[in-house]
Amino acid sequence: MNRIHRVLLLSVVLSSAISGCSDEAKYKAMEKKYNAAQADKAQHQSMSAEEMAAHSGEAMHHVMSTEIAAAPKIDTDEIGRRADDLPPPLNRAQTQLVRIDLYTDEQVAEIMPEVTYQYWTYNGKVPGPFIRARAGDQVEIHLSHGKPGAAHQGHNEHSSAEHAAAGHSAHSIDLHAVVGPGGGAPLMQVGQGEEKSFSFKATHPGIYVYHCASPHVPTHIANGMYGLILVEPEQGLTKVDREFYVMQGDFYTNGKYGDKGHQSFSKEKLLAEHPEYFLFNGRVNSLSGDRALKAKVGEKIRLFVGVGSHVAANFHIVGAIFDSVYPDGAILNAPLKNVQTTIIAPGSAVMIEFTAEVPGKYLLVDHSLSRAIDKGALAELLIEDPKQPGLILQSGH
Ligand SMILES: [Cu+2]
Repeated sequence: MNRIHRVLLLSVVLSSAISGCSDEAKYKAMEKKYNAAQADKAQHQSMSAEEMAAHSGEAMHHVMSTEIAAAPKIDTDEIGRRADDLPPPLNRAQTQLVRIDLYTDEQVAEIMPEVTYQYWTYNGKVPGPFIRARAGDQVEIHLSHGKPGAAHQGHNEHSSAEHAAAGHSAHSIDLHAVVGPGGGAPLMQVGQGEEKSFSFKATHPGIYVYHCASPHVPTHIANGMYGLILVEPEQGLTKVDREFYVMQGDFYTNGKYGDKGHQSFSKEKLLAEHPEYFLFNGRVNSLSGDRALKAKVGEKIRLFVGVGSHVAANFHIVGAIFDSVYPDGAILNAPLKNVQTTIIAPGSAVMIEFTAEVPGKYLLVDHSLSRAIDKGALAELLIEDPKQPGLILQSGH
């Protein structure tokens, strides 16, 4: 066998190991079922009153049941993690053992009003929990497949067969803060009802992405299984007044952006790199209104912004200049100064610092602006003037 043949054989073996052969057939079947339901609905909607009256009871029953099948119940009223949901700075002189408890959970939630989607999550929200450790800490990750205790509380837990049929017979975690094969994922393939753990020493300060790495890996990530882990330097980070946690993710639904009803995942659109939604923290308007990022004039703001899914972000805040940007998660480097827009690669994160100077409402966007205006990548930062508290909130809404 010559070298080219060996490389080809290796890549075939690798790709089938990574993707899992059954995925394609499964998603095709799901897609077919979904499309049939949609066709039935369309036919139903286009019928005249007489046609409907003439339609047999059995056929009508069929239409009704496919409509019900296409609209699963909502598991959670809130899939998006708040931007202020992160642990405070560590301020520790000593290293310690940091235990992190994670569970995986598939949750049907609204991606926008009247549009539902089944997310795959860590701890029930997108993104997963913000993990904070210090250089030299031993970090112990515990991951259980399914919410612990859910079965005992009468929650309708899925069976192993249902998990396998849905394409998530295992979930796992690959942390980019780990130096070692697979970022821990080979040790952490967790089946339904199982819990596994591993530990690593956080040796390299930085802001890193973690994500699920179970077959089909891109699907698990596209459905929401990602988060950030910060490894603070020994001396800690400089003091700021506000810290926020934001992750942009791209989502691939069968219907177009804004199409009402339940939207199933489109693997075809994922492979074509054609997202319908670009979202900050899990859903449209997750970080707007009363969930907006909030600060006061004169306060120093630090943002940790990552990209969990598959498309690089062009992160910008309309009307703000970033005093300091630490690209590519490299928080030990000297920052870039006075930055307008920063590119964040998939599987990477940045740290941004700036001082709030002028009160008002500022929009966080992907500056590939159709993503912001037409596909969801919008969030709000409200800078309040302490001398006129509440003014922004009133004028903004
Ligand atoms: Cu997973």
